[in-house]
Parts: sequence; C-alpha cells; structure tokens
Amino acid sequence: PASLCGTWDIISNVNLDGYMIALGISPNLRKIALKLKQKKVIEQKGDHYIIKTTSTFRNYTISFRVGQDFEEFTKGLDNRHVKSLVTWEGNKLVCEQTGEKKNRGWAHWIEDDKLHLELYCDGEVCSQVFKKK
Ligand code: RET
Repeated sequence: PASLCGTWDIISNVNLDGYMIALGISPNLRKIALKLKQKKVIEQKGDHYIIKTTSTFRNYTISFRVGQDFEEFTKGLDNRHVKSLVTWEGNKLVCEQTGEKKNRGWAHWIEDDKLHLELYCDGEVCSQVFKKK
C-alpha cells in the first residue's frame, strides 16, 4: 500500500464530537478539541510506526510494531488504559483498542494522495481527511 509517512494537515473532520461523547470526554475538552486544526506526523521504519497527533493545545503520540500488541494509555484524551493491536487489512492500517469501551479502534489509509482516518468507539465513527504538507 501507499506510504502513510509524512506530515499531514486536517482538511475535514466529521463527527469528532460523537466520538468524544462516546469516550466520555468532558464538555470543556470537547469544545477545545473541536476548534483545533490537527496534524498527523507519521514515521515508519519497517514494521515500526510512530504516529503523532499534534495541535496548538495538546499532542498525542503512539509508537508500535504492526502485529505486536501493546499497552496504550490515552493520556490527555480519555485517559484510559487499552490493549492495542495494529494490523494491515488490505490497504488499511487498522487498530483494535481493547478495554472498557466496546468496538474501539481506528483505521488509516491513503486514497487519492490524502490520508484518511476513521476513529471508532461504541458505534460512533469520526471520519477525518488530511492533505500532505
Ligand atoms: C486532541 C486535543 C485534545 C483533545 C482530543 C484530541 C484528539 C485526539 C485524537 C487522537 C487520535 C489519535 C490516533 C492515533 C493513531 O495512530 C486533538 C489531542 C480529544 C482523536 C488515532
């Protein structure tokens, strides 16, 4: 599949609020998060990925190997501990985040030179699109 690597600027963000509500994020933090212009910085070496979500307010970074589960603490988001596993499903880099919340995870893929990200929690889907910087 096409490389996810690079620096990406958000150009659309649908239902972030529904996703944050499903996570139980406070109204104050939701209000701030909705105003932010998120960026993604994705680095990769072989099966090892570092994905940084950055904004003027707060950053969130994860680091993992495809196919190896890892403990994730969603610091500054909903502050939960989950067990995460990232795998390729066709052209999509898919993460399952097992923990207190049902059907929680995300998928990243490239389509028409854009980075697509879907975030899932408890039946809510947030759809984000980023363009390369
Ligand atoms: C911000 C600002 C503070 C509040 C919230 C945020 C949302 C972060 C999200 C991050 C998703 C990261 C993923 C990484 C995967 O590789 C912007 C940090 C709620 C939704 C999916």
